[in-house]
Amino acid sequence: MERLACELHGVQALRFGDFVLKSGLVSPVYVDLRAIVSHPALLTKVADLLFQTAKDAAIKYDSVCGVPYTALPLATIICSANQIPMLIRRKEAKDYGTKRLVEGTINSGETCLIIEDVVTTGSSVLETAEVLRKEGLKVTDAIVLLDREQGGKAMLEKHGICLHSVCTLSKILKSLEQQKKVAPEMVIRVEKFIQENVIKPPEQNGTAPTKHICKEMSFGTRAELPGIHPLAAQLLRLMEKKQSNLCLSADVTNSKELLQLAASLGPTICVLKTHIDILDDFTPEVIQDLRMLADEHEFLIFEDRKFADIGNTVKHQYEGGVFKIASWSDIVNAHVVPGPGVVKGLKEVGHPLQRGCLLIGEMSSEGSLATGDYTKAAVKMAEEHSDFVVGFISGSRVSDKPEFLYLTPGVQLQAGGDGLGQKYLSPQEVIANRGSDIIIVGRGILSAANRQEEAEAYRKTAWESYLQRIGVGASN
Ligand code: 5BU
Repeated sequence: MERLACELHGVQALRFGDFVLKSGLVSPVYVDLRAIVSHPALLTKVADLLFQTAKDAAIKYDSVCGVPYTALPLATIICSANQIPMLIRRKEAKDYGTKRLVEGTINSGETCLIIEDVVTTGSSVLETAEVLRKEGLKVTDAIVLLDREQGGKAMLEKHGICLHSVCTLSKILKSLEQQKKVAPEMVIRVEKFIQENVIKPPEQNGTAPTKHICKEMSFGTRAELPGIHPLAAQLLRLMEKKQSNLCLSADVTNSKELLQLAASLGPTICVLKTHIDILDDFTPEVIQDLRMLADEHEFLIFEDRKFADIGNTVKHQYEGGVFKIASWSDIVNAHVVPGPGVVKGLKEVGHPLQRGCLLIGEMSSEGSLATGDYTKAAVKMAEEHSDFVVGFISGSRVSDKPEFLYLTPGVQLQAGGDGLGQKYLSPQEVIANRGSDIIIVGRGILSAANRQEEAEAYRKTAWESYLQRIGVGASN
């Protein structure tokens, strides 16, 4: 990011001052990426970054089309370097001959990936997409070098196009500020200008909003996101390695059974969730053994303690008492009902130990009050404490931040309930349709005759649902 920002600034593709735009607006920033065509090394680097972004997002496509004109050479380099068929969109139809608007071999029904240099409102990408769609091609994704964050992404999404950006104007700005290439006052001016000039997509009266169609980053890619909590990154990596997004809710009351479960299902799960206070025969040794099994089989331990008191009290509950939860549990969770104090209290204990916390954004039980504004408040609290909060307990993806993890309880292969308020959804519904990351399964596995086989069935279904969500064909 630093190098790219510096090089774009160096070739004057980004300029700061007072510029009168076509619309008459005076903008403190001027982005003109045409300049890069005169710098072959930079041009190639930008093309590589665009291609890599498509690869990371696991997009499937048959051909590439650059939005005229700056993205034409970029598309050419991508197609040439990676042996991908290219299509060229004409700005004007030829007034002789075939009157074609798209040059190249068009195979109706195939998917074409759009490449663009900079997106403001998204109208240029949309224009190109519409031309390609009229030719019978599918357009589902577009890759842009620089998103000015002025509403283009939302507008394109309304039209069924997922916009993936290599970088955003705000990130470039921050980087240039750090490199002392742009004054802090200018950064504030530009940020204000961006915020005040976000173009909202037109309301589509009478039509249902388009379903969120963006395919997503893989767990492995999310693990590498800048600023991700180290524990979230560790979990995402081990999920990818073990091909497991299954958390076992080990709700048993006997220590021996708990340890047997951890030993036999350890290789199949990414997280083992405990309710340590339901053990009839708790001793500190149980925890030592559980920790050893967690390290041996590479799963994290999550004590489902659901802290819900003032900061000072939860601090003691987390650190001390009989269970000394902070000393062994990688993850704990908390209700947000007390306000941010609960997170601050837990953080004082957990942050130095590199532990993580999940906030309860939604619950699986019938009549739960954790909905709507309550859930939104949980998301805000998580964002404000992302150095300790690693994600949510929720029935769906309650925030759009890929840095957070989403864990869902109330999962069984058969839908239904338990007569005491628990409601069950299928792994497929939770992971593929609702965008959660990890299923939490208790009795679905514990009440099976063969727990190992049942756990494997849950792992496989949840993992295949994840692969389906990120657009990769199911494997093993
Ligand atoms: P089950 O046997 O799969 O229904 O167990 C679900 C577990 O998840 C159980 O330990 C609950 O305490 C836990 N849970 C839940 O079911 N629903 C919630 O909203 C939350 C936790 Br938060």
